[in-house]
Amino acid sequence: PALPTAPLAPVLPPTSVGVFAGIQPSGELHIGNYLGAVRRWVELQRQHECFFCIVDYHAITQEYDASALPQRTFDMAVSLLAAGIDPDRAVLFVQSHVPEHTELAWAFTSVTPVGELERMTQFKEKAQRQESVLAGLLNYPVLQAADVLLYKADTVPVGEDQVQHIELTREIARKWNARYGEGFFPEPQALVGDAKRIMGLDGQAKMSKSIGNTIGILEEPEAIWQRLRPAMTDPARVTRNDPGTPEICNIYHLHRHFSPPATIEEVAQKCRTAGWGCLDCKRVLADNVARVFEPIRQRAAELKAHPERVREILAAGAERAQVVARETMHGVRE
Ligand code: AQP
Repeated sequence: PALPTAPLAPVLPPTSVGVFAGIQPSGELHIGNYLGAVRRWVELQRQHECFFCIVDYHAITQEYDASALPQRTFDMAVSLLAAGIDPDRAVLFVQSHVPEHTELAWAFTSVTPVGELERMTQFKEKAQRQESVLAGLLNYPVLQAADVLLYKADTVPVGEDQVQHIELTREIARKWNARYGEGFFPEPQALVGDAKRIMGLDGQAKMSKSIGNTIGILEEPEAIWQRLRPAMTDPARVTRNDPGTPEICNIYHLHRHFSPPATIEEVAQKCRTAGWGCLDCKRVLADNVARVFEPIRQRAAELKAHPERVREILAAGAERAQVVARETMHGVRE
């Protein structure tokens, strides 16, 4: 298919409601993000009005390389477009290009109890990794609530890790409405799919850009193999001849997302009987992951060859998002 171009005219009515989803440009788009969220976004855009946002203001709440952020933001746009986000169907934009996000977040801090923010699981986990905990990390869910409610979205497709934040978004909407006017903001629902928590290659934590336990969706076949080789498997398989339990092995779970049904059966059987070693099993997985993402890799290469197109798409997306954002902020200021 032809490369996407920036849409010439807004295709959405200015007061649209529907879907909002965001992703941080804190690293490369990985298979956890893809299976848990982005794959679903591509489906949703076919039937719903969708706003997809690269949330760069969220990405600066953790340790990050400032000089690399513009490139990472661009790369995330390329990955999303290559994965199937269609600028003719959905609005794709960068959070900091629409300043109403941070403006609404500030207004929301006045209805958000600090105690609620402190009990967020993601805050507690990420705060452990910071020597001096940043206020931005604590306020992350307030900005996320602003992201969603600025577009009065009622559906937020996310992985399991974000469900708690969407519950807080609902609470913020309720508190706002109770104080300033019933029905102003909807109470959005999280939409969680079947791949809600993909584990990282370390087998210990969820797959996360900032932990580096990932497989990027644009990685070359050889790089995918090099990532998978040392990945954690069933610890009972100490030697090649020790049988294993596929259900407790992350590699088996990944096969369930990338391999055909007959292969998944074979993997389970060869694991239980030690017919395959873990490396054999990983080799098959590496080939299947590479095959699934082959068309996306090709499309990304085409997009990277035309960076101006990608920038146009993001600029047009910000313009379209801002039409809705301004209207909401007008109501908020009133
Ligand atoms: N391991 C995962 N399994 C399923 N879904 C996942 N998501 C993230 N990791 C997994 C979902 O991907 C969307 C975008 O995530 P994000 O970039 O907003 O932030 P995150 O959840 O914090 O993702 P990462 O990769 O762990 O980033 P870092 O390390 O920078 O914090 C969300 O819908 C998320 O649920």
